[in-house]
Amino acid sequence: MIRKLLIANRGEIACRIIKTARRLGVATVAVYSDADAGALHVQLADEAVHLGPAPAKESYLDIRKVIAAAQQTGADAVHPGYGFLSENAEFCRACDSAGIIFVGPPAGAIESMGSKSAAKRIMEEAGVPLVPGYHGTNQNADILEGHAQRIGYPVLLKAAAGGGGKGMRRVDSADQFHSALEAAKREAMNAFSDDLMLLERYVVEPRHVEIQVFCDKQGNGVYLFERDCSVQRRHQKVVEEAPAPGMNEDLRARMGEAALRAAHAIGYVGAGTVEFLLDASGAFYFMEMNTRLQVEHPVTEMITGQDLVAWQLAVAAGDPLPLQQDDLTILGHAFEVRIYAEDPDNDFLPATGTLVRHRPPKEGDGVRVDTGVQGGDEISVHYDPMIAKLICHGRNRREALAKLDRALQQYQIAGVRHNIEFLRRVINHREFAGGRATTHFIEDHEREILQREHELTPLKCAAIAGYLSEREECNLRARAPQADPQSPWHTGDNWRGNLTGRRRHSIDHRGQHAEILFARDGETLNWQSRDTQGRELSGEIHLLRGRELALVDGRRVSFSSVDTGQGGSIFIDGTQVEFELLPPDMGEAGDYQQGLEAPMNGTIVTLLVEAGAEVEKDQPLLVMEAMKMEHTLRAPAAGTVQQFFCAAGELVDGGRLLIDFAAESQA
Ligand code: MV4
Repeated sequence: MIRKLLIANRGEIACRIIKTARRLGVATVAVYSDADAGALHVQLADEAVHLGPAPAKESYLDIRKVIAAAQQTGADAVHPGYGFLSENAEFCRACDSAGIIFVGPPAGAIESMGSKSAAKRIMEEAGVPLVPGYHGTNQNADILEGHAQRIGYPVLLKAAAGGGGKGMRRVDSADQFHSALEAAKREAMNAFSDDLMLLERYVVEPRHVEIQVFCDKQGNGVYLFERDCSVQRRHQKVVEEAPAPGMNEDLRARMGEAALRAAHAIGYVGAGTVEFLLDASGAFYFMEMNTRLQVEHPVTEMITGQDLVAWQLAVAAGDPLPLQQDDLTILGHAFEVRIYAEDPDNDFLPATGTLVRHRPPKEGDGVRVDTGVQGGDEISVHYDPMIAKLICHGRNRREALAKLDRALQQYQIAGVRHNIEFLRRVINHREFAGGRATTHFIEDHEREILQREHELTPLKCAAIAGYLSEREECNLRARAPQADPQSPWHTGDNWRGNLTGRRRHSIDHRGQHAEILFARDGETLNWQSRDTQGRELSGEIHLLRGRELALVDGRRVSFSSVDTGQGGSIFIDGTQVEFELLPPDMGEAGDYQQGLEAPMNGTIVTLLVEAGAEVEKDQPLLVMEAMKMEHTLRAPAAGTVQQFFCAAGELVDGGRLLIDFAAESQA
């Protein structure tokens, strides 16, 4: 029995492990860096030990410091999570030497899987299917080409020391072989200082299907079925699901048994994952084995009803596996998506900054959110920018997918760029929805999935107008207490001063500049703008106070907003609208109404023309006085003065629109 567990990790996986430990009555110790002093995993744990500065090398990756933290707190076991020290054999041995249980496999099993070519030899001997190929040490170019000929083109050159797709090259015919070999060797030498190459038949359009295995110290093993992780972007998993679409009982049993042979061949103990390539004919080939709990383990938990961390703790304590193979069944279907702070419009550059809002959908009824961050947290450059994993379970694939889409729609993140819209386009793509996605899916459909549809739609304009109006009102109310008690702000009635007047704002929405005009009519806001083609847009929005609802042109939609500093982020009807406020004169050149708002707080001196007057470009229209200077507003173009929104003698706020002007071309 483990009484106190130190979690040598951070973020969502640290939080997820703490939750199970707590449920099992195991005390928890968190470790943290300078950057994580206020992090959720530190708040959730019973105790916490500071490791060092933010860089992982000086904190989460410092074996000596982590062991010292365990000794100092009397922890009898360490869970490494994933990443960091989870597949570090030296750390595993350091735990053993200190008499601390390492929640994971023996060091020897970690080492067996360290080298690709060594791992393949072990698997070959254990009868685990490998892609036909050559894993030998003779690297003579002509010998290798002879092997390529025997294997049959297309072939794949892989760096033995590689991983994550680095040092890989597809070769389609013999005449390309020598130049491809040289290039791959050069790349491998640069990346790994080792240019030993493996040669494999190229598996066309494979799926990435991995088997979850579990072994105890008594020598028993079970498989907890498969996960399909085919949807990847540059070797980063994007969506995972269980079971795999198109899987059948026979293939599942053969893959499960092959995975167990792989685990037993290296004396495996604990949770492990055996990755396979699965081709369209149902043939499967060993790729590699991960000797840790994986990021995507929750989909397996959802379909089996098991808590894999609880299993890990049991096995680490020396208990036999909680269940035998025949006790395990698959219930329904589950998906996981990884929600990242990154910018899909800018080559998925990791995003940093303050997570102004983090509001995940409600958990329960098959919706699970694993996260390690809270609103107000900083997403820093020091660690993986994953914000959360969203996992959805349904009775079947279609139901699970529908729940996932709905949950993504409800997810609210503001302050940092994120990939939620990208994920929605992935999961709603017909190929993915139909269960046909292979490892080429994102590459093949990049144009559709990366479409940057940031057009300023009427819904978005309504949202921005609603937000700006609401914010102005809040500001006015907040200012009221400091004001003169005789002030109209204190009357408590519905008088809202300038809000009854027209307002005009210049905004930036994803690089597009636009003008948004609005006026309040009772509780309804009428707004006007233009789309990028110059077409006039207009509509109305009515915010239902106190509740997160709005009426947009009479339609009830969800509404919620957050101030992001330079602008706002609005969640309306499942769409996020981000915008920044621009200084009043930064609207698109040629925008109508430009220059017709009060340049500052002041008094209207005179109106120089009648409403309805046709005027020349630059003709003076109105004089106002501010800071003892007179300012003349002139016609921006030839056109018609439709209306004045002010009168002589009136006090006006800067930014307020004073004249409704129609340029000739628009009149
Ligand atoms: C392959 C392959 C096709 N044929 N091997 C990529 C990373 C490395 N771990 C294995 N990878 C592949 N090996 C043969 N013989 C295609 C891939 C591959 C891939 C595999 C799994 C998930 C995503 C992938 C994306 C591109 C290529």
